[in-house]
Amino acid sequence: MAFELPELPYAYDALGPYMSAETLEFHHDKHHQAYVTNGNKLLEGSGLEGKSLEEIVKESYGKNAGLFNNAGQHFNHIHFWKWMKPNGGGAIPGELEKAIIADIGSVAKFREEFLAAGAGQFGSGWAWLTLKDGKLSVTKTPNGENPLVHGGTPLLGVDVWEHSYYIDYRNARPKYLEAFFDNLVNWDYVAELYAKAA
Ligand code: MN3
Repeated sequence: MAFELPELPYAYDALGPYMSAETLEFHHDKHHQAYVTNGNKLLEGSGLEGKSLEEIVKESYGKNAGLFNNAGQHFNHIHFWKWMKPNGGGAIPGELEKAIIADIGSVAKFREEFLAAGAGQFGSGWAWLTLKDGKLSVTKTPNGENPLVHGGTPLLGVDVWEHSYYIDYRNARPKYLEAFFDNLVNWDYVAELYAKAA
């Protein structure tokens, strides 16, 4: 199964002023495209052709670094585009909100932990809301890694590679994280993933 670049689920200028068209043009058309192109080259002859993307991510982890980095980032970005929407943020759907309160303490504490994980990830990587063994938690991973390779299910992830925010926020990663959480997150999609995984 060859990797394919999905179209953005909204217009390039739809996430302004929180994420600009210029950021999305570079991030989607150049960075994500490069993971797809390089991933397809590295998939050839890897023995993992014909597997699903999730299987490729899990099975290449720790064994085929080049393929893993590109397949992991392909997986992460497919979801990242869907984890955002115009006029996002706001209230978290009921069942998911209940689970966040039960497992993390409160929505405010979840927000605080999520922003801290994103700001505290040294260098490139991701911060996550992860479901593992029936419990929600906030985690972070370096580079293209994600919760799949640690036995969890990623329900929400934010890209903290500089290419995700430098055009709009320069070095102010915490401001980008606040804008992401408060104004961009598509909670309906997060709730959909939670309902599937829980
Ligand atoms: Mn990225």
